[in-house]
Amino acid sequence: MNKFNGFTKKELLDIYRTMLLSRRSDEKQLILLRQGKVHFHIGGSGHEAAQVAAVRNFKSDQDWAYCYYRDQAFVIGWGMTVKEVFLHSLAKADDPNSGGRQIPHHWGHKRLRIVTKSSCTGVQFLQGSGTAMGAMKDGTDQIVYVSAGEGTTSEGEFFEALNWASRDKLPIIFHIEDNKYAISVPRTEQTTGGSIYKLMAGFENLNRAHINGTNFFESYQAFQNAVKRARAGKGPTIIVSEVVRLFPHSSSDDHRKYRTPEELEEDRKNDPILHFVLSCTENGIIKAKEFDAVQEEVKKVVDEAADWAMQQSDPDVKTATDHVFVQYRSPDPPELPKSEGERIVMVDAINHALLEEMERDDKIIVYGEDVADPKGGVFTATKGLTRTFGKERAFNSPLAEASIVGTAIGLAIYGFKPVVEIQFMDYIWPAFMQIRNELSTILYRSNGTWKAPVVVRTPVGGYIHGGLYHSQSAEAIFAHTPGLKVVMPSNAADAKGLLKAAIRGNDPVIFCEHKGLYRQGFAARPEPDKDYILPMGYAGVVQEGNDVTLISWGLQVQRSIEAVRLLGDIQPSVEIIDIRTLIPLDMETILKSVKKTGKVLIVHEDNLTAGFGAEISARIASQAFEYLDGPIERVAARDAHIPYQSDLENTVLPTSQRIAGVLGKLLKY
Ligand SMILES: Cc1ncc(C[n+]2csc(CCOP(=O)(O)OP(=O)(O)O)c2C)c(N)n1
Repeated sequence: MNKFNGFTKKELLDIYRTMLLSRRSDEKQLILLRQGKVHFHIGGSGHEAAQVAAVRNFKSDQDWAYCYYRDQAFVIGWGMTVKEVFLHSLAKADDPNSGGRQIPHHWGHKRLRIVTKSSCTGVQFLQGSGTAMGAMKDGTDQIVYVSAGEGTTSEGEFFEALNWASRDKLPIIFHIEDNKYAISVPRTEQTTGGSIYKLMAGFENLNRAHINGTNFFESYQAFQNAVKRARAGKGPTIIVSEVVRLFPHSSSDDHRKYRTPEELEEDRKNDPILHFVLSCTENGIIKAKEFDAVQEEVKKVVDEAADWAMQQSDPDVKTATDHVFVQYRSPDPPELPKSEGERIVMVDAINHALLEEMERDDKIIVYGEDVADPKGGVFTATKGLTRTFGKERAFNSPLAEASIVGTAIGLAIYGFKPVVEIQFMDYIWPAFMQIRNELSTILYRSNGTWKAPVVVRTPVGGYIHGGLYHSQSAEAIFAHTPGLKVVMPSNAADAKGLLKAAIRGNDPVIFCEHKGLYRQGFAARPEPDKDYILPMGYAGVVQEGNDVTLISWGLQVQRSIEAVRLLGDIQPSVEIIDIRTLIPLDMETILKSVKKTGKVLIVHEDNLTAGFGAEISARIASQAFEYLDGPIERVAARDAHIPYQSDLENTVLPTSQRIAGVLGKLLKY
């Protein structure tokens, strides 16, 4: 007999070899763990057949893989060498996955298009969907693999991704490796009805398969069908494979505490490698001694790879803070626009920046809730974009913020430049996992190999009778997250120039637009020309003065100007600095001014405690202490939520009067 289940003997031995390379690597990693050379292990033993069946259906030189920690057999099958696997386990400098930055089994390989994965369960689904959107928009037949355990399907983002992928018939295959447990939680306590497969019945355009993932041949068939379907543009498939978890959840777990000896024995009987060997030998296509020969060879490969990897260099400590940003601050200081047009308000300046940039680069796409024409955004910032560039490039997202940022990450990974809108910063929080643990970490955790330069535009701020949930300014939370640039312009010209800088840059940006500035005359400016870029990290000196330095940003710049006017009789000489961007922060301009005036007032709309004023204050205290002639003062929102009623709102938020009061005291100090 030449073939068994459609595979030649050579292919069958190769399949066996891949599964065994992963199994032996797991075993070797556990030995290294006991020797104190590896600090963490999370094994894929028991999942190999489903993974190798999957991987053999993809084209690793053109498709994309979002793998989770148990996918060791998958990544080996996809093309990662065993040496690379051990460079990763041992956190060596040349580990292509993360150069020692992530804990073991967090796969990511730029050349192989295995997209960097974090430890967060479930974030990969939306990112994979975004990459599938990119492949589809580009007119390719590339497809995306994304995997997770069954427990992870309880995350809301899983359902969001299935909604989007099914709605758009995206070329993506969701592989749920169901080993019956999420750490110690059995699937019966996890999912209504005890089966995620059953739950998937209602998604239109979604194909489903429920397979015995310990059977390589059955698994292969399911992936073959799914891949064919996805490549033909017919839409996504979810494959739920029943697998076994032969080791505890991880090296930090002891599953004997929650699984009976009988159940563990049952899983061992369902070992997929054992099954594969038995079916091939019983059928007579491969002899036991031929498998033995592969075993010997694999043992040698794994031992040698581990020995070799142990000899490789550890990461250089000097690199520990590399790759937080592609570029923290542009070395080019700002220049004035070459020409200026009519006076425009800030929201129109933002709109024009988007239009001009989309005209310049067809990889720029804009989406969010209500952004498409005819509405063009709840504040009209995206008006005309769908009409001009079509629904492919300016479109409505589902009402799901994690979806917006998660897919944007996947699109950026693919090579698009998403400029997405979160309708109000008050509603950015469902996307916070994607922003804080994903967007900001991708460059760092992949050791500079993957990047996701997404621009997230979001209206912020109060004074519009918006109450608790249409008034928030929470820029400090984002500034606290390494890897994000945080911008908050105070006028139309800066907004246009800074948005262009954000779009043309290579780092993720949280672009905060104060909605109280959108249509205000005081924030209107002559429109800078289309080539005007205002590089981030350069503050503006709004007015010069000698007695006190007032540092602010966003709408509070205007409040500060008004406060100085209120002190008219005293005729104070106040230097007002608009930092424009929190990250990167222009400390040079701040320090130069403080050294001249000796007094500092910082004004911001975000609330006081742990606000960004605290950071600026600490830096001034540290870097210019001997120049200070008084305490560093701050005016900010009181540490409360923002109430609706005008008097209440004006009590919580900074007012010109409150700023003037503190300024007056400081001047007399
Ligand atoms: C968002 C998030 N919550 C919790 C955890 C901690 N955690 C890591 S793995 C895991 C269980 C995952 O189970 P499952 O999805 O079934 O995959 P399995 O490990 O069984 O393959 C948990 C709770 C995490 N990493 N991320």
